[in-house]
Amino acid sequence: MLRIRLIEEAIAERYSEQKMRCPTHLSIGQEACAVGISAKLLPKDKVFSSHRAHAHYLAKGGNLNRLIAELYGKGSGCTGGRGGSMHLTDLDAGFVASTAIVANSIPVAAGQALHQQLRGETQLTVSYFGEGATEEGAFYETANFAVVKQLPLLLVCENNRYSVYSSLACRQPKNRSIKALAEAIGIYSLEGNGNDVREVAARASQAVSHIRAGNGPAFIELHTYRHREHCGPHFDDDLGYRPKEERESWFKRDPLQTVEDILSAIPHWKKAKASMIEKIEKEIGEAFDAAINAPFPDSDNNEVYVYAE
Ligand SMILES: Cc1ncc(C[n+]2csc(CCOP(=O)(O)OP(=O)(O)O)c2C)c(N)n1
Ligand SMILES: [Mg+2]
Repeated sequence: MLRIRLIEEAIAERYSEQKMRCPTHLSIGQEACAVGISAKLLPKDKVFSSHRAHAHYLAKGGNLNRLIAELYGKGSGCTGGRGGSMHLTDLDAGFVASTAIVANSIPVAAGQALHQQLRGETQLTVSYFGEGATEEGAFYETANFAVVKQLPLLLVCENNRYSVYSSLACRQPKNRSIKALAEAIGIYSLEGNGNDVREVAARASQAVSHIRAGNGPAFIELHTYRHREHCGPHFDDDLGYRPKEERESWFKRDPLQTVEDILSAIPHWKKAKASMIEKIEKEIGEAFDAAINAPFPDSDNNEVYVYAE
């Protein structure tokens, strides 16, 4: 979580240099979701994500150099520099795709799970999305199809309460439970505190055991909160769309702080943390240098990576 946080803070810091020319949605504040879920996945498991994908990619074992190069549009990026932040793909990491259209990678993930099932393979597929995606037809159709076909599919909804500037209160009926909604479709459904990595890992463990035992799909709703603006590196709390008390109460429950409160009791914790930060910052500096110095993709093969063969 610390590594993901530092990487995204570095992206935020350098974004205004205008060399990363893709819209960028940061997961700062939501790291425990990606890390807790990934802790229960195997390298062969497949992952799909949405516009807010960096944490999912890194937690699945994605390559930092290839991520940063992708943000800079360079040929050494994980999508060959053609995709940018919202279109990551890296089959070496089992990270199949992320896409910018809300909910549209959910049915594609079900297709991947169906493929695994038809081939008798044992891995599972994860689809991460925000709670806004549960307002799209694609979510319901996929959930229904996945139950009927008993697909090895894990649907992970990161409920950060907002879709851009719109709160849940103006988008969904009061007191609706998204977990209960998924349950009503017939999916084995769980929910938990998405800011507590131990709780996320515990829910992930239940869901993954259910799927691996051949019992069909699972759904997890994780309650969490983004720290920065919807898209971009800044804080936008001056706009006033998120109540101050709400913000403060979630910021107090920062997922990194929650873990640090426990870890700080361990002898030499401070020293261990400082050495982790030093190591991570070195790695980040090298990734940025490599990305900045890498060539742009060769314009002679623009269509490569764009259309499937
Ligand atoms: C089908 C579609 N509608 C609208 C948009 C514009 N849009 C991009 S991200 C976003 C918010 C999605 O909210 P949520 O799914 O909760 O994810 P979060 O940004 O909170 O992580 C919207 C409306 C889009 N990309 N696709
Ligand atoms: Mg949201």
